[in-house]
Amino acid sequence: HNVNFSDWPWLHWTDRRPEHIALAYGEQQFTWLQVNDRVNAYAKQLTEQGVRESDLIVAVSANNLTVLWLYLASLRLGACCVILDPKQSGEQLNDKLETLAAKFIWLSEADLNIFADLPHEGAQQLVFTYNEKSLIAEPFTVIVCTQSGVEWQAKRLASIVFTSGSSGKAKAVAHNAENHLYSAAGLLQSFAYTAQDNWLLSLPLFHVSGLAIVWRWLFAGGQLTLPATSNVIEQLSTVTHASLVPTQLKRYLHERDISTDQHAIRLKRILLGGAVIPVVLTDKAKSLGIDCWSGYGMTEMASTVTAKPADNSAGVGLLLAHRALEIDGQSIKVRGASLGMGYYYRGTLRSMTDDNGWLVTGDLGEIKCAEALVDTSVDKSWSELFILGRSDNMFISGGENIHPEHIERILLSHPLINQALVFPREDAEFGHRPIAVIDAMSHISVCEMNNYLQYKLAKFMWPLNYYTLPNNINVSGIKLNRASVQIWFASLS
Ligand code: 4YB
Repeated sequence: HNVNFSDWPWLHWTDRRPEHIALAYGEQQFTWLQVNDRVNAYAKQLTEQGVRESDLIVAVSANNLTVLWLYLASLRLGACCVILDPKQSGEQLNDKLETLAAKFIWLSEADLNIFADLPHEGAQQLVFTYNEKSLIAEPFTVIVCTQSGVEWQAKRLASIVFTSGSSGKAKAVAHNAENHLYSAAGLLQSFAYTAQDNWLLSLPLFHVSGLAIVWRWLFAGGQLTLPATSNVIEQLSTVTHASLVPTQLKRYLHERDISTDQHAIRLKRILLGGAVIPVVLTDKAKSLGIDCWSGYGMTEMASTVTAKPADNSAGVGLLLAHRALEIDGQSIKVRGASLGMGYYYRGTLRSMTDDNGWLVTGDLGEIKCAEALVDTSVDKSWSELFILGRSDNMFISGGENIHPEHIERILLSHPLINQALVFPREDAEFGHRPIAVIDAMSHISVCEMNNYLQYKLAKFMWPLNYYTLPNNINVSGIKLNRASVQIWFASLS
């Protein structure tokens, strides 16, 4: 299939495979015909509440069925639904509401109380009077939405996603449908996902990694499974596909180790990304028969830019179709058909690129042969991209460059360490020396760690000390927030 849909993707699939299961949520299943039905019904409700073409709707919500309908129904109306993390602080949320200046806001039932008295600049609050259960029993007729729908246009605004950004205010990245479809097309050229497969919505819709799952589903006409409980890990065995950050995979493998019920496991292919991916982790997943892929991407590019089936090299593979990548010094620059429309600010778009159309990612990397790095059991004679780390995380110790991510990768390969962040500490002799903040399953002494690092890391990179990550640290988003942990750490001394 190609990216040139002539109609709404869900209508496209309704025409071709109306009775195929498209969506599953707990016991509920929806065919493409029923998906189309729901989208139209929700669009009608939005219209009744005043939503029009080009309007912006904010939904403060974790993943659930209603927010998915709301997202699709907004598209159907030529409006755009922006999903925001309900776990962020009121201050962070206010910043985002200010950037968006949305006309409508929707709060999921579970989050209503928390944000009931948030100032949202007079945005009108949306409600749904509708009961999913009663709809199930209805005869499935396709409501042709003549008055309230707009025509499918691939270049119309289709999403706004905030990037966490290591410093400063979060930026709102705008994409159109075509950007998302090209992103999906490029990945799915090699990462197989068919109509029989179901992809778990294992990451939040307010992050590009979750949104990308929805667009791959729409692109491929596959099946999407919405987690029915908040325990995503529990449901991984029930689907064929998932996108995971490395810590999720680590938890899943741990739980699968101790689980007695290994029979009905369907999970066959996973896409990893978002942060440093330890090779020991992918090795273990592969040994269980999971086709494990390592990817590298970012919000601006609508997710994955490079990917490969995980192997014994720590690289992130090769460029996917419809993207371009250049390394300038060590600075990684990207562009292509999945690059977003711009940074959104109250109705206007600001360019994300330099004068030549490149997005400067802030990541440092190299393209090199993996051979020299690892054992020779796998013949790897091709070159691939290696991420060294973010340029703004790098520091200098005794004249040597230290990429915290490099140390973190080694720390994460330790069986007892779940999370690790490395920071510079001022040092009279060296300028700076590394310390680590970790989440470990049990206490590990500096001495034990030094033993572990002996043949893995040059001595100047050994952390001087290990601090326990507090569990009340900012948990919003899909990864540990480096800035929040650094602020917490600075407050200690
Ligand atoms: C990395 C990195 C890597 C990103 N090594 N640093 O669909 C997917 O591609 C997907 C699947 C599973 C999990 C996540 C994803 C993503 O989309 C991740 C996209 C993302 O993290 N976007 S972001 O804007 O929040 O952060 C981008 C930054 O994350 C990059 O600029 C890198 O610094 C870092 N990163 N993949 C090391 N494999």
